[in-house]
Amino acid sequence: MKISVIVAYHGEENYIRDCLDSLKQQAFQDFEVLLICDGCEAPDVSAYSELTISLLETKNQSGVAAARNIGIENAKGEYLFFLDADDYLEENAFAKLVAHAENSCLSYGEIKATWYSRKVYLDNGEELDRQNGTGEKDEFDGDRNDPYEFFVKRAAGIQSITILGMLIPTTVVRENQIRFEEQYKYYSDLPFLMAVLAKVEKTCYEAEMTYIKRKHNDPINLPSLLQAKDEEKKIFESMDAYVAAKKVMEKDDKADGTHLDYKFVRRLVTSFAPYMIDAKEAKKKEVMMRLQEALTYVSKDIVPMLHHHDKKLYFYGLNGEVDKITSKTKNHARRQTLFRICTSRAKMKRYLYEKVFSKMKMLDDTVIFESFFGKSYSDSPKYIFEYLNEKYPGKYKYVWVNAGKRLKLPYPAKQMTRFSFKYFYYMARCKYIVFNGRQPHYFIKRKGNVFLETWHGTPLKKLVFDMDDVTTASPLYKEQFYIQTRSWDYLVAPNQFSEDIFRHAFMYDGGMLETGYPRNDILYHPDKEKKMAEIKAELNIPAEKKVILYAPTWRDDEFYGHAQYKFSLKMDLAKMKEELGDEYVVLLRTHYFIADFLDLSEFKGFAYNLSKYDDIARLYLISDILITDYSSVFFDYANLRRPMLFFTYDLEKYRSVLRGFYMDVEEELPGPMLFDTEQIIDAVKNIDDVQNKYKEKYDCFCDKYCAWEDGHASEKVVNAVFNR
Ligand code: C2G
Repeated sequence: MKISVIVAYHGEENYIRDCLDSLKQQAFQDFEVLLICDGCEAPDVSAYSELTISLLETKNQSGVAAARNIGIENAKGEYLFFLDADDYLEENAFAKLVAHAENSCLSYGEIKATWYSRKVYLDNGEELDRQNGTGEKDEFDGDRNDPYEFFVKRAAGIQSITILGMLIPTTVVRENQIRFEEQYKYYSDLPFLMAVLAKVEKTCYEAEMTYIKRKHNDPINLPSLLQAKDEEKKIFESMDAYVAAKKVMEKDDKADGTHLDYKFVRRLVTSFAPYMIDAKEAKKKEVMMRLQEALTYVSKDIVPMLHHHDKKLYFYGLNGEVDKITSKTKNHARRQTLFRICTSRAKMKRYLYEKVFSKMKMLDDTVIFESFFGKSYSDSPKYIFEYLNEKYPGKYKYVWVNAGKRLKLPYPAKQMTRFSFKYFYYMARCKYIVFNGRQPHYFIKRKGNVFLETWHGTPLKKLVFDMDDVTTASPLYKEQFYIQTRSWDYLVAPNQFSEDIFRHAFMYDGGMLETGYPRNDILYHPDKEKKMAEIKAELNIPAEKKVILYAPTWRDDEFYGHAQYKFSLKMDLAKMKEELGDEYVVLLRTHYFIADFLDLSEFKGFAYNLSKYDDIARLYLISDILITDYSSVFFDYANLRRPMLFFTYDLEKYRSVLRGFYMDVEEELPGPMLFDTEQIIDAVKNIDDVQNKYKEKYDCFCDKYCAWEDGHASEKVVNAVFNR
């Protein structure tokens, strides 16, 4: 047996399949897998019968160090390879490493970090990481063939020094009785690696081997070890691990300790010193004592490499001057804050928001509204605003957030641009907040604030905590979302289906308003016909023409930058015009994230681009047919009981790679899924047949998704929130 793959398993159910799949697909197959369960149920490995897997276990949750030691004791391979249960390997990883392995040679390769699962990563994960700015910034220009440079200097900090991704000769570990220190929870790799490096005769770097380290995108439910909030233990352990590693290195002539020393002093600056500022006296003393001892292992040779501030802290630490460490750290932080707010307007605004505006008296009669990040006067905030004005004239003052362009409002209100000084001022002072999206993650919920979150659609595509991979947005999405939803007092649910999903997808346990959507009140307006004629006239749409509204959603993987998505029209408008132009006009309405504005001038009189029109509900009202894809628009449009077609040309990619759906679309959609322009034209020409065919499904659909809508949602929401 060539390799023993040691996998410590701590219940990473969501990840282990990727890990084992990547082993199953190794080009080099002469290995065994030792899967050591650490105080958890063993995973089901029945799908991996071609792998030699030994399931072992630690004595009740002894930790990763103990689990790996059990692996070492039981290994039959000539080489040990440590693989984490949440990570995976590229297909040729073992083949590449084995090619270098000779007796007593340690071979190692690249470690790349990603936010994505194996499938997404192999498809286009590197590209996604690059586009999202979440990929590794490999600024390391050191010598990869020097293991101390590669493993230590290259690591982001001492916490990132790892024994993953290398073939270690088993004899080196066994003969020298090298084991992981089981008292360590977080830092056992460091002394182990140094002990191994001290004993191996040769090391060899292989550029084409890649170990893929999966970053956890859900630190709320699935924190990785290093994400665990356990600062005190991490501090003491890192000092002990550093000292243990240095003791080993002192006996090894070829060991180069300078990189580790440098990292340790950085750790003092970034972690030990800030911790000591707020620590209790006794704890502070204890940290100081241990630190002072640890710092005696730091070579004086690195002093010239240190920045001025770091150097000072290092000497204070050596002398045990704890008060000097804390006061210097505080002053340094103050100076940095001052520098930040003087050199960045954004930071200055945030500082004022947190330290000044949020301390001012709350404006108890003022409501701040935001719809689609200020891009439009629309959606449920619009209808709540109008209801409040009609029903309670003069009772409240209003503020609307815009995206740089003034909104046309039918009642008086102050307006300000999102993220302007004024925006922060009113965000801090208004008592009532009515948003249909998320507020900034650093929003401060004040005592007395009432936060009404209307959200913006029944979920078809998976949301937040129900998504495995977050292929869009910030990798901190789940964590930030969790923080944001903690501030919400009320969340509007359009139907029971959404309510249930919001609870788990948002991990939301606050107030829920089972009212239906205020934005859909207009669809039940008693004077619908009159309103329709008005809107058609406003948009210069000939009264006699029937209207097709095409309102697709956005695609997570097609973007220019943050909230700037691409859209290309897959519908052949020339053909549509030729076949349907006598009877119909087409309104194109792209999603508010779409940055491309399509030029439809050659289809004048037939196709209208209404992507910038404020309120899509008014477009629903004048449309005879809706065409959409995976957008939540169809749940709202269904209130009109008019025919719907689904132009799902990229169904498989959308469903299996980008999002995943909450419903069985083949079963439940109240209209046909169409894949090209011919099918659309055919369906439009036979729209009565389509309607008859889907009547039953449509009725079921409305029972499930539209049952709470009756045209009075604004009233119900206002009664619950403002008339408490
Ligand atoms: N919308 C629009 N025009 C479109 C698409 C959407 O005006 N072409 C508006 C609709 O009000 C829709 C809302 O934006 O209900 C949300 O759009 P979705 O396409 O469903 O996508 P998303 O913004 O990702 O929201 O729970 C719902 C989800 O969060 C989806």
